[in-house]
Amino acid sequence: APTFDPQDPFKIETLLTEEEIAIRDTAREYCQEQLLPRVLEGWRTEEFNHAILPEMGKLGLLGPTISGYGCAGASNVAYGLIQREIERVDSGYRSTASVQSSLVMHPIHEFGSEAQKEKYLPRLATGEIIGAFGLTEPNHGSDPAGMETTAEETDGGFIINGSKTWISNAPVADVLVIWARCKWDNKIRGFLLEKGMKGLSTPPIKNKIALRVSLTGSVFMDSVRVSHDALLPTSMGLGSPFSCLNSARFGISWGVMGALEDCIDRALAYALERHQFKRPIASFQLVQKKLVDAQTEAALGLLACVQVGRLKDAGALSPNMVSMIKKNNCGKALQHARAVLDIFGGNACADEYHVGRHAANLQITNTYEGTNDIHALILGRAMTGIQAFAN
Ligand code: TGC
Ligand code: FAD
Repeated sequence: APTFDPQDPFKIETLLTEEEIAIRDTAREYCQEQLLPRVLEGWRTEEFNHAILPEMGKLGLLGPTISGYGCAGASNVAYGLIQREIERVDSGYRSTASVQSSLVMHPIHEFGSEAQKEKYLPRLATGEIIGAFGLTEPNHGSDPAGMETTAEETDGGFIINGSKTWISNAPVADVLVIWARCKWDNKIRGFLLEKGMKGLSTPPIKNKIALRVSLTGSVFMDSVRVSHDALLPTSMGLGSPFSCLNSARFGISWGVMGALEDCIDRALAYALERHQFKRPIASFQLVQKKLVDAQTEAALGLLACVQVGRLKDAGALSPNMVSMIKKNNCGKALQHARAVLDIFGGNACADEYHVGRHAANLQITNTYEGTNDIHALILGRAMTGIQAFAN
């Protein structure tokens, strides 16, 4: 008789290639054996662990969809599977890795010169250097079109002025992809800034209540002078940073399903173990419903990710598809992580049970890369033909 595995109810495993399964298994083994034992210390101390990106690089987990430059040339589904395994441990580790892959390696690969690609991609792939992506500004988050950071042409290059905030990896970044409005034609383009440049500072934002294992910072640029070869030559207009977001949002859609799956696995194990009223709490209907609702959303969300990944691999992706899975999966992961957190009773308060940490992280995954509501408006525009962002 056909089997039913509640952890993979729709047999997603059968939709994956042998190579994708092998990459997933490599990522899972690394994350469970190497990342999980370090996560509580990282969370408690808020200290960035410099060993982790090089470890991921060694396993080919950074920039895996790029062909050449030391990268694996794997499918987008494989990329998604990696993000799911990393975020099964913690969204912050996934943030560090997905900024490196989707928001730094992708734009250099897509909009960079051959010299830029050769200079940065191999070392970003090994994790020898760290990247950051600066789009958000203190006065422009959901609305990056209003950005105030400027680039002006000068003898031998450009001068960049402005500030960015809430930038993942910024305090430790060796290279920063900075989006700026070019004064000569009012168009937005990307620039590669390097650590140590005069006028550039990247102080950390401390005491976060989520994503504590990843570093976040501000970026201040006070007349930073860069040469002409700092410009990403084929970047042009807001579509360029948005194309990076398509890739990162796709990965986040998979990642949050990994976090939710971890919440479910832990809640199920706890519910079977913990007794009240002389019965395991897993025997109570209200507890079962929470587990089933969460597992159903994880299964549906992952199935959608596989299909969107296949379309992305086939070159048939619309960004609206990514908005739909980003919105839905982040929202559902947050909602159901919070629901299964109830199962832990007072122990929900203890970080050793891990689920409270996931729930805190998921509040932010539901916010960055376009808030849940902004993705609703992107999809509302696709459905009605009317944009509702602004008058
Ligand atoms: P709009 O008029 O819609 O578009 C401007 C130009 O961009 C093109 N475009 C896209 N191109 C590729 N992919 C997409 N997804 C695109 N969306 C739009 C569009 O065709 C147009 O091109 P052109 O040639 O006609 O000029 O622009 P808008 O200003 O009205 O956009 C509105 C809105 C709300 C959709 C957009 O601003 C938006 O998405 N806001 C959210 C901002 C956001 O997501 N920020 C993320 C910052 S990075 C981050 O959070 C990293 S966290 C990472 C981690 O730690 O994991
Ligand atoms: P706002 O845009 O001020 O939004 C506030 C509220 O208003 C939200 O609920 C929003 O949905 C709502 N709202 C806004 N406009 C509308 C509208 N038209 N209609 C209805 N509701 C609306 N950015 C980067 O560039 N690079 C990074 O690496 C990066 N990493 C991050 C890491 C962390 C830990 C965090 C917290 C953020 C990070 N961000 C990064 C920034 C992130 O992308 C922004 O926080 C996000 O885009 C939202 O912008 P905002 O915070 O300015 O909120």
